[in-house]
Amino acid sequence: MLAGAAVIFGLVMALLCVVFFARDKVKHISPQRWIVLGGIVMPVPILLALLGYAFYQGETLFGDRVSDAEITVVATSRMWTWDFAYELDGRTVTSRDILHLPVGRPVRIETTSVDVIHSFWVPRLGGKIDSIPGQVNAIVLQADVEGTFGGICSEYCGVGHAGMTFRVTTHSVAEFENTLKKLGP
Ligand SMILES: [Cu+2]
Repeated sequence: MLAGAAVIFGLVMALLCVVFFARDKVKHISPQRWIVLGGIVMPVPILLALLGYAFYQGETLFGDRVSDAEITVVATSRMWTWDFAYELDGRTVTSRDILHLPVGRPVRIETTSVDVIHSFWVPRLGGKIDSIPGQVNAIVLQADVEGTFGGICSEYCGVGHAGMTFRVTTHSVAEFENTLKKLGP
């Protein structure tokens, strides 16, 4: 977006310079021509290219397009908590309102809901994904540093919505496995 805006800005400044310093050369161009060429022909291809790129980027955020996530966490929403389920040596362990993630590994979050529509969102790690009853939606997140990140439901779901937050704690890969071992079913 910044690069596209910079290109348009550069072109506009170049035209401005032409008008200021080489006025005689562009005197014969009619105002209508300026509007059509400068206002439509020049920016439209750049805006279309940016639009296409934005669609492409948006699609790659979603789980089905990302195949290299080895770890899957199932995030189940209900009024007004989040349950996270992990596979560990063939059994399932869970944590409530705390999502544990390993650092530096893409993790596929598959989310579904048991009551109404909620939305899973960790603003510092990625986009929102709706959590819908009877449906599984996926998003791939990757944390690059150890720490704690805030997560929140971003779809209004009732009186407890504002408090429907969760915490993401990221661990080194070894520490992540140790943490899962301490969790119960
Ligand atoms: Cu909500």
